[in-house]
Amino acid sequence: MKLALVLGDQLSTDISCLGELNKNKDLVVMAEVNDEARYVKHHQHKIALIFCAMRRFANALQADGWRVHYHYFSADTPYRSLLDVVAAVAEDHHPEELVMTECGEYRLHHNIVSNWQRTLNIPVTILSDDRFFCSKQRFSDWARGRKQLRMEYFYREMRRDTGLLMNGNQPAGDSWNFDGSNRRRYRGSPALPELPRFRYNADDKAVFDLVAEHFSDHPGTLTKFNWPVTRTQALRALDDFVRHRLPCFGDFQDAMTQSESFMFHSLLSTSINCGLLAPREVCEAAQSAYQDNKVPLNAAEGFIRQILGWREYVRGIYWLMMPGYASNNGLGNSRSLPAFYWSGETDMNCMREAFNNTFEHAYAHHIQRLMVTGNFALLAGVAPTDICDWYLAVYADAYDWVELPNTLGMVMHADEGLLGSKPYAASGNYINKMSDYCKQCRYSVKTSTEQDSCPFNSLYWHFMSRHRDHFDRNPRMTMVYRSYDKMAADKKQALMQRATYLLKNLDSL
Ligand code: FAD
Ligand code: DLZ
Ligand code: SF4
Repeated sequence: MKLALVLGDQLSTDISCLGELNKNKDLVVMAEVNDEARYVKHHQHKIALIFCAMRRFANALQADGWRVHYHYFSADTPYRSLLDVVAAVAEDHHPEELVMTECGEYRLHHNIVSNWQRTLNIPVTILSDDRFFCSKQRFSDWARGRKQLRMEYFYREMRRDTGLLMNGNQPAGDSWNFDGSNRRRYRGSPALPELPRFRYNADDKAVFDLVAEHFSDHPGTLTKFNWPVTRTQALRALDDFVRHRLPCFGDFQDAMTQSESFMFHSLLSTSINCGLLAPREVCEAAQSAYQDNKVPLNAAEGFIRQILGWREYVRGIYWLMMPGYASNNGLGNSRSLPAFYWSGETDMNCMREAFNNTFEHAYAHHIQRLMVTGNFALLAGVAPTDICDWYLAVYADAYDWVELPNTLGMVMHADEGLLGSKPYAASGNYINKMSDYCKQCRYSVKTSTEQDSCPFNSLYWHFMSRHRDHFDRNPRMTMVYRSYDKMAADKKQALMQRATYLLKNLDSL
């Protein structure tokens, strides 16, 4: 007989390892274990989501006739790791082979490849994860010999490969990208749709109790937990998004509004990342809505690009560059993460709004992650490992393979520009343009050097000035340095003074 280990982010009935098993005689193993639940201080929502979804998935497999060995979380069990559980099951059942689908995270992948076969004393077969559009091999073939690995060109290849939004060889609407129309500020209209609410059963509630009891020292609480934990719920979330929010997704993709956590975003990353939804079916749903004239092309294209483009691209970069990628620190940053990233307590209204979302919902939309909390960490020169650990901990959709390139590469520019040709650094002006946050902030976005000036403003120029050697020859930064050079000397001095003061007193902002 064979064993298959199905991980907490592999909850798809068509996952490749199940295809190698015979339902009637082989055994599926699933395990809730300390090592996975504690290798970083995951937000309580993430642990609850994964454990509920794992239990529901195991039940569904059993109802479909599979034999499943399910290891429930226990604080005092000697089985602390996935290997501990698999070894105990192997001792009882004497399987001839362990079959797995490749892991998402390098950490676990490396552990399996280097230890498991020897410890278990049976062959361990690792199959590729064909839920992704682009295999690791396909990505490294694309990357080979290229001077620059730009997402936009990768995305075009993916469009051609999949035929998504293509008319023959040409992109629908004769353009690959409609981002030009996707930068509208939101002024309260159209109204933001209500999100679907999910119902939880007694098994889920047992998980909520378990999380409250054993993970109370992890970020967040479960008060507002509302994530899909079954495939049926995830399909409902997809349908609801396509009907009610996708039509406006493009227009308001970058917009932020006071007290609104979700805007027109999909909230589908948690379901896609743990396997309840396949990226392909999500993209196809958006394409069908466009073909049926229910959503405009800028919305369908903008949304599909996030999944077919960015999601596949960051995974490709991760596996191409790991393990070295994680220790990159191209800008030489070493500052500790300010305490307010964990407490949420700051007078900067934009940051407080992002933290409220983060701690209440284990969610923040992309622009909050990139241009608010990310941008601040970049301007303040936070050590990449500190900020990466934070993003990995606080979001329900966080997995190293997707979080790391987004944080270390896209936000922190710590990979020497591999992911982005210029840093996403911005002053308060950008946040003011895309949101109504500044109106309700104790700081003034209009000034830079006063005591109550928006911290982003002087920190932006300090960042540009201290990294001038790094960016001076970058043609995309010429305008920035031209503006800096045109400033009067006393203005520059005041900016640097204010920024130096802020950097010394970050925790009091
Ligand atoms: P939508 O805005 O509705 O987008 C649709 C889908 O596109 C998402 O569900 C997601 O699957 C995909 N997507 C969008 N942007 C990206 C991106 N940059 N990279 C990969 N996929 C993308 N996403 C994660 O899934 N896990 C993470 O750990 C994660 N960490 C991030 C850290 C930082 C610093 C930044 C800037 C971004 C991070 N992202 C991460 C990407 C993105 O912010 C989230 O995917 C998105 O906010 C999830 O919300 P949503 O489902 O409503 O997305
Ligand atoms: C995120 C997570 C958590 C919190 N717990 C478990 C677990 O107990 N058992 C498990 O199989 N998977 C869990 N996961 C998801 C894993 O961390 C994920 O499968 C690995 O990081 C590999 O991508
Ligand atoms: Fe954020 Fe500055 Fe605007 Fe305040 S003034 S909300 S700190 S950008």
